[in-house]
Amino acid sequence: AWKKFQAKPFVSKDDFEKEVVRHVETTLARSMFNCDETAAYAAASLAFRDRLITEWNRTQQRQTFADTKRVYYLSLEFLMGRALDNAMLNVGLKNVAKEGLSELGFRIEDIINQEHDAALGNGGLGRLAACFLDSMASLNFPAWGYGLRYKYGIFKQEIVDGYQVEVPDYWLDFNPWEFPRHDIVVDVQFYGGVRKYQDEDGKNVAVWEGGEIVKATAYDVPIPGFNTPTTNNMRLWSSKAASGEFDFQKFNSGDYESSVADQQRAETISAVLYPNDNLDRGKELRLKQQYFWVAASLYDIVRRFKKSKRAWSEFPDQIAIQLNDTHPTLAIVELQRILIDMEGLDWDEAWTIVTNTFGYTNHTVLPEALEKWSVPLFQNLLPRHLQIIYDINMFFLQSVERKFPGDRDMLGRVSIIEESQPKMVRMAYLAIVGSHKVNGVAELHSDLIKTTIFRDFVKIFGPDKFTNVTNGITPRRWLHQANPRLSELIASKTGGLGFLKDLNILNELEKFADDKEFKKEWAEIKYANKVRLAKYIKSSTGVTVNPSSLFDIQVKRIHEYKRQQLNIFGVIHRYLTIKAMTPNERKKLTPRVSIFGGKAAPGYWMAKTIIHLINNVGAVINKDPDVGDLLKVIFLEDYNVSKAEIITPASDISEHISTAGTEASGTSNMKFVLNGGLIIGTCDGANIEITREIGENNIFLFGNLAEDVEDLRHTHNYGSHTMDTDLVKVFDLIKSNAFGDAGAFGALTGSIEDHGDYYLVSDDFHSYIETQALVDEAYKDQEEWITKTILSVARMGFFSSDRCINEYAEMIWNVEPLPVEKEN
Ligand code: 26Y
Repeated sequence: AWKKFQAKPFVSKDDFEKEVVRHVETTLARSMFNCDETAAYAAASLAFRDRLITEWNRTQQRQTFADTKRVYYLSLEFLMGRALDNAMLNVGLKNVAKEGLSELGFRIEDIINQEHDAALGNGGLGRLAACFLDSMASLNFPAWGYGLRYKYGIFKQEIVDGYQVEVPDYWLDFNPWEFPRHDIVVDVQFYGGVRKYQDEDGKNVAVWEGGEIVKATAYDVPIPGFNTPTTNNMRLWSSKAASGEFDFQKFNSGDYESSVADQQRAETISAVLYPNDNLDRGKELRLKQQYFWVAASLYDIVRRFKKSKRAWSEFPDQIAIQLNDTHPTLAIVELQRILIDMEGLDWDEAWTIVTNTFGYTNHTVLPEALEKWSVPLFQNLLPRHLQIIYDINMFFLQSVERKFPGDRDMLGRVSIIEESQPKMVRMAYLAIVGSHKVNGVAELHSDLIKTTIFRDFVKIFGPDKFTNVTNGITPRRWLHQANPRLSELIASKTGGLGFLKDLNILNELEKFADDKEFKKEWAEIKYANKVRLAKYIKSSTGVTVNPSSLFDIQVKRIHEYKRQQLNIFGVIHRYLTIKAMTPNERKKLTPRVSIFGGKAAPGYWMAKTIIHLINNVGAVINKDPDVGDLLKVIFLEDYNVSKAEIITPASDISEHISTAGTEASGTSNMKFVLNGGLIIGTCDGANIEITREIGENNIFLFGNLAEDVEDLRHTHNYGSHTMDTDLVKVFDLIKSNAFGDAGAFGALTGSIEDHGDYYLVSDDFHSYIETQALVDEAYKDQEEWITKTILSVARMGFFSSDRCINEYAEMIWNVEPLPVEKEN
């Protein structure tokens, strides 16, 4: 009977407006007479949210009813960006909203810009998780994301006098996209001790008791698929103190302050995202975050499984859990604990279930990014888990001993416990031992982990346990949303928006690579995107840049291995070159705008020094009359997902210049090429596969190869490190205080001249400069350049995160999509 009362989701402009007005006047309790852009954003979001909820409920019912295998993607980071634009496009009603808003007196862009980014991540790893959620929903996979609901996301970056300043990102003031589930609350235990005894049957029992309880409350965020009713769920946990008798006792005995302090201590767990990217600091609060999130998520997953009344042995047929890096590795231990301590399974039976359930994705080979936790810290916080880890390690080492009898060195090397002072738990090793598949994120990277950091494990488990899934990006956000005009042009030539679901359709563009009319439109769109960025640069930095210049962009987290220092030294070299030229020589130059953006981890001094140098160099060059439009240097403050949507479509060339072998994949390289920009890069990460796909004539590669890096570093350390002569001139200029007090940059130049140049900046400098000169030359031939960009876009189909998710589904998860008839 209730069915006839169910709300019908709006489809028409009028119905959309009706919903907006209703939300303004009732949900927001405001009058349409003073409906500003904030209120219009809120109401439009609520209107779309209502629509998503309907499909979301249906999807969850459909998936529960179908009772097929589900995927759970565990990630401490989800770098989602904005939701409204994405929701409008995925539901296919952006035009309806645009017209409706316009009738109400608003421009849709202004409304979209009201939204605060959901910035619950640092960089590539977090953004990959967001692209995966989009792909899993768009491909109709029954899949949930599990994460933490941080009160503060990645900090906001301000540049003050050339220095980075961090400002907290409190983003939850108004967030219409989340639903608190006050009925879904999980108790999570910390500290305490373990009591062991034998029961009547002589079975060993372990009870983890005492300590403290923190409550995890679920907050759900709907994840709409593109052009499908499937709307998946992202569940984020928020921490609160358990308001048990304990607190009341304190409260009643007048100890109000300490009861509030308990509350605050518990809330601290989900308070803030750690702002380190590829750098492990081993802080206790971080381990607490990891266990809190993992325990709540597994409790939720196990509870859902138990409702199905299946045998435990069927757990891995119903559930695949993917570990986004080692951050959720405790899930392996927690599931084993649930099965043996709570559900009474035998160790071996439980361990088979555990290993068949988990897959582990590695995102880095950098030693400083590999997580290790001190054993004493573990012992105190999670005493039962430490025991289980020791048992896992014992059984594992026994199996190694059987396979390689007498190889004590091997045992020491692969032990999950590092015999250091203090002892450490090696989380990557635990993740490998507890998963059935381990994957890297690009071919070179997957090869490197097999031959370097995990080579012993390949010998132990065989090569089939290790695989590659090259990263991808969602073409919905990174083409259709970020570059609507390009998307429209492609649609007009390929028969509609089908390419957004099957990116290989882009191939059809090859036949337009020499089409005059098409090339003209293509170039106009690039120019318009550059004008848009130039306006943004003007409004945010005050610097005027000429949109006809070559836009050269490097935006990503600031890190020595990503080598923004190589880029800025190259800029200084260009400056020296310009200064030495006659006015006539200068006329032949290709004018360039060098654009940087990215955050440094707050405690990473060298990265902050690089930001400082870029800003100081910009301040000098941008006002030098000898230079004028020939060179501008811009540092864009607070790079984030929504800014990437403006920056990416505006590049002519972008830089992906990590020391070979250090960048696992990179994903912005894919975004830039997909938007009609060429790239300059090293033979690293996904650059190699991009080259294979688009052809080596369409990319500017330079520098030493990964296989030579180790030898080069070795040579440096034995004293035969000769500096590149052009780089010496650059350093001389810096040291002459041309960019402010050179003392500020001593650590940076010193790391290259005097301390072994670990990232091979000097070794690659010459090759970099020469290749940049080739870029200048190539850009002069605009016809040829445009053809290259069209061909590149046409060949980027492989880098859709849809391809990537299908590979995970087939090779790692063994799950099928749950197709839906389209209802609207
Ligand atoms: C241990 C902890 C502090 C930590 C926190 C964040 C360690 C690593 C990270 C983040 C790593 C990350 O973003 N890695 C990037 O993952 C991308 C997606 O796979 C890759 O494209 C990129 O090359 C890699 O650096």
